[in-house]
Amino acid sequence: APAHRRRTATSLRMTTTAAAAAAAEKHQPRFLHAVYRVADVQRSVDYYVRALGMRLLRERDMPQDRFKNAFVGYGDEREGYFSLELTENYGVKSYHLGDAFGHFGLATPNVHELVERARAAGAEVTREPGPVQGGRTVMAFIRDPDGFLFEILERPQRRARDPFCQVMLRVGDLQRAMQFYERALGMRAFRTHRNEAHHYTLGFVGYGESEQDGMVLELTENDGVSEYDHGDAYAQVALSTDDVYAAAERLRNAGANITREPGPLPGIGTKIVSARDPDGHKFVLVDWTDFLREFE
Ligand code: GSH
Repeated sequence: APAHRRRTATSLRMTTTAAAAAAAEKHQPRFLHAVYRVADVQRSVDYYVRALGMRLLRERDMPQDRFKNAFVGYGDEREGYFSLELTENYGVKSYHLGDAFGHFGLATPNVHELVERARAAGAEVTREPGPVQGGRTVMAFIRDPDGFLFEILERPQRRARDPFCQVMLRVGDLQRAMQFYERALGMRAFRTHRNEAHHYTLGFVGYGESEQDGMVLELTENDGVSEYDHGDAYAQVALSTDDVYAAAERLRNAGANITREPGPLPGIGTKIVSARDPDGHKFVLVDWTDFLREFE
């Protein structure tokens, strides 16, 4: 969108202290939370607290709408910590996971330690700690009670405070996906990584200055696979924006499929816009000021 490009061009030219201060005040888009459905919110919260050391951040029960929600994570969402929004629909005992969503990545200085703690709390370790196939990073996989995977990654030098470091999504065409996240959602492409022996390529996109600064999307392209099954368990990632209307314009210009026009949600008034990427992964952009108001 032209308005956005003007802002970018201006910020690149800023040199004075005042301008720098103004730029620092400007809203920085960030990853807010991932939304998915689980059979039993209480069971999931207990698991994430005991096995993965998360905290219960907030919860609500909406009996009229027959669902309940809980948010878990490692710190205050208003201070930039990522969270998981778990949804339990009354009476729905299981969901279909599909394979379009991959996993959540958690960074830790010591994978063995975290995995042993999780195991002691009853976690299912589906891949024991050790170097990733074809690489050196020590990693492991843990599966939660609904089948969602958490990749535990050894990152001793990581700068960010939040252990949450990745949401992995599989895509049919990595280049198309990375361009989409840059153009439609203003992310930065950090790097790609080809694993020839295992026939896949990864691409990392996000909002910080570098991948070390916070959450990224890890986009995985498997050779010869152009489509994935989205299932009905994983729903979306929520991102913040300072203007849902400008964001919608930009999404539209980048060819996104807008699934909900920008505007306030009935009842709570929070302005959002939602869209799907070229692979069908859903995103919702949430007005940052409205989001903060939900905590009052
Ligand atoms: N075919 C894999 C998929 O779609 O999940 C490609 C992605 C992949 O293999 N990622 C690495 C992995 O899961 C982590 S970057 N490795 C498993 C292991 O090392 O055991």
